[in-house]
Amino acid sequence: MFRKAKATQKASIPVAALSLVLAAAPIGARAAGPATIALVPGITTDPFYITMQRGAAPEAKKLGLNLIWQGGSSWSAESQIPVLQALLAKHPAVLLVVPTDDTALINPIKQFVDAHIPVIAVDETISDASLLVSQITSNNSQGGAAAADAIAKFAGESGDVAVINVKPGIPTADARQKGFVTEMAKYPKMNVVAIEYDDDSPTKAFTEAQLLLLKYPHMVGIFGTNTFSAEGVGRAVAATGKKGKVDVVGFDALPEEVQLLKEGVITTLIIQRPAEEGRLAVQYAYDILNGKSSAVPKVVQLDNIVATTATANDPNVARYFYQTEMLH
Ligand code: T6T
Repeated sequence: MFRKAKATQKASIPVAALSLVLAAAPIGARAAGPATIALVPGITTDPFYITMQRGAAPEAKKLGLNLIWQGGSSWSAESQIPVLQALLAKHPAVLLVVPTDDTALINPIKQFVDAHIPVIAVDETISDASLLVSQITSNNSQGGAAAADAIAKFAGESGDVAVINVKPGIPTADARQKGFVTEMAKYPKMNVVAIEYDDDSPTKAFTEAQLLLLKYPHMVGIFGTNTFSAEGVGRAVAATGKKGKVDVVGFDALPEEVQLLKEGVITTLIIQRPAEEGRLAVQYAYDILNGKSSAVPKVVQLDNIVATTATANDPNVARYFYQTEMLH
């Protein structure tokens, strides 16, 4: 497991920006001093969010903002909502949040909006986007389609395929699954024979993939829709001796996924840019605090990076692999 940590960046703020911050501050909302913003990830131990923090922290320091990084210890509304409630009492100037449930997090986020604290959603979102100044994520649907095309190419556009996803109702992973299934329909000799869910557990993904490989002898590829799904699928294909016979395509770039990619078990990774998502979120928070909310895009979808076994050692690709240590 990755260690949980809380990072608060201390930095002076230029007087001009300070006056702008104070001018932008709602009445009675905040004492003078460097503005403090909060970034709440989906879970603190996931390298995707640790890499997001590695993009956010330097940007906050550069812009003279204090950054609080706090999150739940599991991917759930039950774990995340108490963190948000404790943060609300600290009245951050802006909230940057990865909502772990697109419905349950509406009211907790609305409490920040009602307290005149602007909210930016990162990675995930909520079903009431009117509460959000901005939504920053990846092009998840396009990434799912790219995964389908990669498996179709591997398999000569023929055979059975499956998806191992996290759990229904996660907007990012659902969009990847939908993009995959929609693209796969373009290949008449390929069949999506199963969609399973692993609750974000590589061990459960491993077991499910093993069962699929036994049940479907004509299986030619499995898509893992996020870090731990792809890791579990890759380990199952390797353990059953199916490397090179059954393709594995995954989202993200955990160290474990990258190792499987270099070994050729995973042939393609659809890599997101969490560091850029974190950097952009901090930049937009700064813009909001300086009266430039109109310059902040309502929706940002970043393109994905596609890595293959052949390009896994290219520095221009490796720079996007996820990290496991936060910046302080
Ligand atoms: O794939 C990412 C993220 O985009 C998704 O919302 C949840 O899972 C990850 O954090 C990877 O574990």
